[in-house]
Amino acid sequence: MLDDNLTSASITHNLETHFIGQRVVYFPVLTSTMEVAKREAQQGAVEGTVILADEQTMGRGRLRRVWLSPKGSVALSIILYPGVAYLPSLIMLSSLAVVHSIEAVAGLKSQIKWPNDVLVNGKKVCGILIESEVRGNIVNYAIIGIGINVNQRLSHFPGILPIATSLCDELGRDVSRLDVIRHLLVEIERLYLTLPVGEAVYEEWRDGMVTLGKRVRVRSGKTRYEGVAESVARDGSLLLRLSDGSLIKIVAGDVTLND
Ligand code: BT5
Repeated sequence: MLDDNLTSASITHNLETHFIGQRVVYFPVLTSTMEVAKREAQQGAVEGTVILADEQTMGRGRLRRVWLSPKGSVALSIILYPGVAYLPSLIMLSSLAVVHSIEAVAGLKSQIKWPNDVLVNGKKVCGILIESEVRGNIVNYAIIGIGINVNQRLSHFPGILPIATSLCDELGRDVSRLDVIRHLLVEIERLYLTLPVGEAVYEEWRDGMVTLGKRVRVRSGKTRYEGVAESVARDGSLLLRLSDGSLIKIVAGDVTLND
């Protein structure tokens, strides 16, 4: 495996951001970066603080699902204090930043699958989790959690092998995690700072979505739908055209492409 020992200093050194990643708290092993980030945020950590782990023992996805993040993967959480209006944009800009970074560092094209996956060649290479604490109109904090399969071989993880891939599995060689992380932090900040000045993040996220125009099955809570994924709304929800012609809005769920 590529010798890319991560340290706080190797990430912050000359990092071209104003605040995201200017403080990095690194752990060789952690249960979940989300837990530490939450604690840090509740204690008022400086905006842009990054919690990074080489390996998570209890990495988590949505709905308490497990996120496998062994050595070789990237697992980090970023603490932000956005205005409430920007909350729906966090998943959008994070997904775009991952796509841009994978292209820049690994030269691979990736695609966004609603709501929070990034795929390479149809398989999940990255999952994103946004957690926030909001009281009324005040966001106490928001945390962006990003897991990217970089240098782990998925053949060691047969449970997810059919649906998952890693950058090194795709390329047949290792990729510098340091480059991926540094690129990602710069890109997240760049996109975050564009939020007040327009809709570019939403539009690029919507237009790059692999799910759109496809016949899909959607599971949302206990309900299942089938239809054509027509668009994604400004608030991040999926607009699904059912066979009776009606259009429904799905705020959270899992999508399976029908073929
Ligand atoms: C996600 O959830 O995809 C969000 C994953 C977020 C992980 C990051 S890592 C840093 C931070 N700290 C954390 O503890 N979490 C965040 P979801 O859409 O619910 O997908 C979870 C599903 O993806 C699982 O049920 C598996 O099927 C699959 N899965 C688990 N590990 C995977 C992996 N390494 N690669 C691809 N798929 C995986």
